Amino acid sequence: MSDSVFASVVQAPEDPILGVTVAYNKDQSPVKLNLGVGAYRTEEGKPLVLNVVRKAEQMLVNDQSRVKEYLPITGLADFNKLSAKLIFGANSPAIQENRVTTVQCLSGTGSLRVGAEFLARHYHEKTIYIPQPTWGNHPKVFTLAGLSVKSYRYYDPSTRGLDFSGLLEDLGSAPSGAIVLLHACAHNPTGVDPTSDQWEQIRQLMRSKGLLPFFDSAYQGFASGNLDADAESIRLFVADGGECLAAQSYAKNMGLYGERVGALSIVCKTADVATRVESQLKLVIRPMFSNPPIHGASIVATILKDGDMYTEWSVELKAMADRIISMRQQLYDALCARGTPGDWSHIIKQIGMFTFTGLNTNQVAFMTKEYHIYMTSDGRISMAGLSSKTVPHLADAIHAAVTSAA
Ligand code: KET
Repeated sequence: MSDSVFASVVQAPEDPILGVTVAYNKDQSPVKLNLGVGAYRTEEGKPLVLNVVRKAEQMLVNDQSRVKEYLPITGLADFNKLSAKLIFGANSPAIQENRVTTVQCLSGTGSLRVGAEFLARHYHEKTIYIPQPTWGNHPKVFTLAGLSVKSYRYYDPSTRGLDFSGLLEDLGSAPSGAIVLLHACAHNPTGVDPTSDQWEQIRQLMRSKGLLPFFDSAYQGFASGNLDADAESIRLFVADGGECLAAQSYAKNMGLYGERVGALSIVCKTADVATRVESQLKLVIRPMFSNPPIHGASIVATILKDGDMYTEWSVELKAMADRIISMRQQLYDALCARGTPGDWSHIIKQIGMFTFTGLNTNQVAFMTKEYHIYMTSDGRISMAGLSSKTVPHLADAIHAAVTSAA
């Protein structure tokens, strides 16, 4: 047999986030714990399908008039309208003035990619500034879409808070027109968000320099437990009449991870521009995946258009957010009780699904080897993967890592 034509293909490393689950799955230990990927687990450590999602799915299954035809290139029209309303607000003037185009995409990642490819083709400035640090997939998505990626200062490890002056300085010296990626809320991985005042200053600076905001909203409702409050940053930018992009994901807030449901919205200055922008988005989508899947978007549309189901969703979402907040408190208390050296108050201060612990790569490796705890090597832990039962194990591991593996 002759050699494979692919014989020279080298083994690629696992993904820094999803690869953590691969390693976790191989571990035989009964105490193993996966705090890698940002996926919600119940107190029993099980994945959660929201009741309201089950209900919507049942309704869809029972509806014999439903068919499996292709959706339009831009996706389910109802889903797009309702998604725009969810992120920009029910009374958004931009929506009323038809200045927003929304297209259904493959969850948050696909929405970012479509938005970035549109910008690479049609926007004059090809540089996108991403926060340092940011979600590990951002630079790859934007580079492959044809943008050039630079970073702006965001997080200060010494204060475990926002490097606000560094952020303003870096955005202030960005070339006019540059694209800026902003996490709408619950910044991943740091859990550090600007305050309302700081958002307003960021807005003023960006508008004065003509920087184009591209919001990544993967955690709406997960930061505060309130869907409207978590969209405030975006709404601030839309309220000034300026333009922006927003990528929305329903993976976390509706627990639809594997359904791959999301939307890209582009807010334009006029309805006429929005129509032309949409026509070009179709040219990006058609050769990429032709048109998006119907099931997940139908679930979302069913829930968003029914007042009772919407309320039920927001209650279930709040319960998830609250459980994460209580995990923060429990982990913090457990470390205090053990007298673990260091200030751990950032665990209760940080926002959203993750705690950016400050543990280094060696300490993380130690915790995985000795305690079978899996997390990303940057020291990020998914609080949503923790339960009252597993907090002591994690606290023991952190304590041991800090006192012996430094
Ligand atoms: N943006 C951010 C900031 C983000 O954290 C994720 C997912 C996404 C977009 C994309 O999610 P999607 O499933 O495409 O809607 N983050 C988690 C999962 C992952 O890495 O894919 C995570 O950071 O664990």
